[in-house]
Amino acid sequence: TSPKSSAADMNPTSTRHTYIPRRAMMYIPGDDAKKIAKIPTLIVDCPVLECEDGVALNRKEEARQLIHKTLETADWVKERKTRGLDVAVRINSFQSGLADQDLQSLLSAKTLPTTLLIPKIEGKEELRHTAHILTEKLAGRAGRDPLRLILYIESAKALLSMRKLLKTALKVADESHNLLALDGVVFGSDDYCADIGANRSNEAKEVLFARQYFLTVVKSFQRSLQAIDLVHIDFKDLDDLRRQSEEGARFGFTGKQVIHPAQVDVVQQAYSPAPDKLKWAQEVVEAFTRHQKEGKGAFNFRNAMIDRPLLLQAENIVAYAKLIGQPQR
Ligand code: 1VU
Repeated sequence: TSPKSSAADMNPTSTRHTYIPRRAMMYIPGDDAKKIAKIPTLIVDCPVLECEDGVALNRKEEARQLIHKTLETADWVKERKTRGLDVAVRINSFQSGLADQDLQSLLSAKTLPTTLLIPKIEGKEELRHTAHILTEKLAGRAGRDPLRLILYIESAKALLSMRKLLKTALKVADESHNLLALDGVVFGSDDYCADIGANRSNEAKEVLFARQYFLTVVKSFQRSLQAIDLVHIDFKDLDDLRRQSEEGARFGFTGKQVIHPAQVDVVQQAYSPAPDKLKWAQEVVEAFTRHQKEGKGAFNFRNAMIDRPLLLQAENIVAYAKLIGQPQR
């Protein structure tokens, strides 16, 4: 859960749009019909039909066509959309010269994805250009749910400009008259490592500062912006995935990118408060109210001190559990 955002900030009634949990954000190469056919068998918060790095350069057109067809015809797409679950597509970056064609194909589908993922954001102009294309194409959809956007920060330059980039993204979403909504930001760890000349390790010390800076900027907006953590590419090592996911959740990330079905459950569990933690949080909230009435700001709760900052953390846990639909006691 997120210690930096307040419980009120995570309350769905305090935001304009419903909160879609994205504990695991799973990539499925958009040109791979066999892998796409697996999606309805997976219990995953956010399946991402992938057009970018998971698809070879000479297969981009196949991916566009298959994603278009999947959106229009797959039963799982209809079902997920009816149930308010996510259906996401990641397009290519604008610098690649492929994004306009991706959008052309995607936005001409009768059913649109719930969420559009835009990688390698570097400048404000790119955001304005994207918003312009999207709002033109979506003009006929006024009054419907907005298209949710998730942006990727994947270079040193983007990380250092992140606050300005997010301000612009929130502004263009606000100006779109509810056609667009900014739902979150992803830390693109592997491109970031390539950009700074680092070698990626499972321990991820080389991106520790970047992850924490990224998170601080996202949380500084005091909205329900989601912060999605790095990929664990060593997909057979589920123990290390668990360790890294629990660490990300403790840092305040709201979810993690995954690449393989075996990773989904581990990640979604790590990003759900453990039942004993949730029980602790609920009891802290109750005990705090009681002690306030007795005029005690700080008190002993199971041999640990509880005061207001701890109350806020407990409230975050309770609010987050509600957002992700975790059963309450
Ligand atoms: O048992 P079956 O043969 O029926 O199915 C295989 C396999 O097809 C399936 N599977 C998947 N299904 C849906 N989505 C997936 N992403 C996915 N991955 C695997 O699961 C069964 C077991 O698979 P496996 O263990 O034999 O694994 P493979 O060798 O088939 O595939 C491994 C890779 C890593 C290639 C595969 O998981 C994959 O393509 N993942 C997504 C890659 C991707 O999109 N990368 C870009 C985003 S990540 C990024 O940019 C940051 C680095």
